[in-house]
Amino acid sequence: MTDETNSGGPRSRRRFIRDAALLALSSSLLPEGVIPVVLADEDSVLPGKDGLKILNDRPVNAETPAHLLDDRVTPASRLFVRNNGIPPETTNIDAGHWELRVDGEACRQPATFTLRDLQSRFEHHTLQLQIECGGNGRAEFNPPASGNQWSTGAVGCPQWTGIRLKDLLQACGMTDDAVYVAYEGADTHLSGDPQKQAISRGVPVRKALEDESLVAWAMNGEPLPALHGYPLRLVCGGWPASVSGKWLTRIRIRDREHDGAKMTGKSYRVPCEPVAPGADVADEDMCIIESMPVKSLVTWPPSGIEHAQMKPLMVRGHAWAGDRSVAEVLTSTDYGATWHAAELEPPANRLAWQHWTQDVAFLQAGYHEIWARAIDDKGVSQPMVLPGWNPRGYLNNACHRIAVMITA
Ligand SMILES: Nc1nc2c(c(=O)[nH]1)N[C@H]1C(S)=C(S)[C@@H](COP(=O)(O)O)O[C@H]1N2
Ligand SMILES: [Mo]
Repeated sequence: MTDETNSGGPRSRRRFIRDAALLALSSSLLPEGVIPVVLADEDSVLPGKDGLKILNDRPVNAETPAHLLDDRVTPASRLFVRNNGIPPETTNIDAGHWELRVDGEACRQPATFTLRDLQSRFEHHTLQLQIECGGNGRAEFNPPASGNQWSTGAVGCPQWTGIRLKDLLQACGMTDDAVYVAYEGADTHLSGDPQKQAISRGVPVRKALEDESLVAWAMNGEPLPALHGYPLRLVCGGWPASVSGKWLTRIRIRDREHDGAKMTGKSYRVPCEPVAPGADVADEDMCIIESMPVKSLVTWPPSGIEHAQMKPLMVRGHAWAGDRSVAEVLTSTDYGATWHAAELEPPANRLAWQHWTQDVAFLQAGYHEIWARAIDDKGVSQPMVLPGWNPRGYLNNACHRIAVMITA
């Protein structure tokens, strides 16, 4: 660091923090391959979304900076957007007449329901459900993985209202050979080819039949926003959010593993057995991702803030663990040398994220980081650094870290 920086010269505060972070990196305080969080830069934002960072504009993909995920229930303005194709035009539709077809090899009584039918025939349920893109955290992969370079913001936990998928499946009858429940949506493939689908994924019957798997028309008490699947979508919390089909038009009860767009090849799959970074993996050695792994975020304070030496600092965030619950959240202010248990709340319901808080204080002025680490109810912990490299860059559940600049 230069004297100019130390004396608070013309350089911005941000630059100062960045230099301090680089120093930490060069003096090997951080594990190899880990870039100080403060070095990540913010660029453009998406209108109608509160400070989300656009990763791609065709199709639209945008993620939420960690401190904007501080709400207990994620508002529409702060929910990440992940589109694989071109969303349907829904501005002037009559939502009540939106049609959902239920059929497939293992469906006894195929039927078509309007949204109004679904709303009048089945019991309504409201649940807070966490959705996280399978590729959240991809930006850290080395060798890099192609695709949206999500950092930590492709996750959210809004409240959803709809009917249970299982009630709908039972009304249509499932044969004994039902294996998978798949979706189709009204969005179109980027190529414009009407024969091709942007994405059509599914879940095994056991996940589809869980009480929390919903066919939803509302988010946080409002009709679904256009970008999030208006007027109807699936929400299967805890699994890669790619199974939660938007602009839902068809549910197929399949007698085999679904083979729709982005179900096969290397999509949403990881090597069945761990591989060395950069390895070439044959398609037949890739396994479908099911439950997402345990993970947590520090949502307050925002990374890079200044805080006074010795003064208590309230740190908080959320933690989640796919189909499991979170048993413990720990924080570290010394790069993982020591960890301290945070206060952890139970989830609002199964498959909702859990809030945690902790007071920390720093004895020494200068650049510091706060790390958070969650442990699930089976004792499985988040790793501190990128876990198993995989060709498409899924399932990075490494600990989240934020920077704080402590002033004397
Ligand atoms: N029809 C349809 N459903 C979809 C997608 C899509 O592109 N089309 N993207 C999926 C993926 S990959 C993710 S991560 C989530 C994102 O949901 P969100 O945009 O509401 O946050 O929607 C899933 N459902
Ligand atoms: Mo995704």
